[in-house]
Amino acid sequence: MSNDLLDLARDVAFAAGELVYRRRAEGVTVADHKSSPVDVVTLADRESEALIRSMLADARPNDAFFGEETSGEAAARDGGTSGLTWIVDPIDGTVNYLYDIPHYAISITVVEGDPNPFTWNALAGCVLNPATGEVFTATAGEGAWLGDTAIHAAPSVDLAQALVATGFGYDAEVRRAQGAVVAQLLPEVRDIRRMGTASLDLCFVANGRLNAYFERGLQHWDHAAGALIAREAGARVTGFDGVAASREFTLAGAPELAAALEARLIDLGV
Ligand code: LIP
Repeated sequence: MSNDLLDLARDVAFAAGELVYRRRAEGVTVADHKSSPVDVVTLADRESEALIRSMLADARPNDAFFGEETSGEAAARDGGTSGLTWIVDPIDGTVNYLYDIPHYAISITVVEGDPNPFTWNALAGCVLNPATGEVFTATAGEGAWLGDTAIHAAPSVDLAQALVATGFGYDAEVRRAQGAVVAQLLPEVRDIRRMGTASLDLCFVANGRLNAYFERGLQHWDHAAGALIAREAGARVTGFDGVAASREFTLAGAPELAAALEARLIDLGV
């Protein structure tokens, strides 16, 4: 069943990706602001989620839907009777998308259970960058892929040799604290990357373009698919003390490096 679910996720992601990419070429404007003046949503975000939700409902009407732009709607969250929930970010990396930086993604995951990373069982995930055409996929227990090529996380390296990605929240005071942690970590690692799209950051750990990634404050839809892909590629994906990756903390990397990075980040007050 997971392969059928993945095929559906991939087909829907490509349909949404075509729409999003076309809207980008036509010109993108801010439709609204959310948690702060710099936390924006575009009309394309809303159009993409509406298309994804419609296609999934047509194909699997008894599944629940939990998307970034409609997660507050009880009907979307509770509408399922199948036991499966689709966790969707219609455009991850919205600020990159708004600025026409070609590093944003459609992220679609299907889980057994409710939209709770501490209890769900991720079955299949797809992360598509519409600007590059790169599509990362995984099904539980069957590995991770970039297109038709199996992918694997990089072997562990010492912290000082690690290329580490992170991200920041939209609240100014949260960003101040997050910046202070990065300022202390920067001299201790190979380098830091802040690319603005959590789902792709996790996929880049999955195929070795990054040694590790960490971030606090991610929404379910930001990490759900990328976490499955990174885990299926052999990376350790975790929250603090081995709990599931979540809004509290998400970290991914080869097991030994992940443990060393988590310990250092805790020392630094992440
Ligand atoms: C983004 C994440 C990114 C984070 C940004 C933002 P969005 O998601 O993918 O990792 O650092 O602050 O949360 O808001 O573009 O869907």
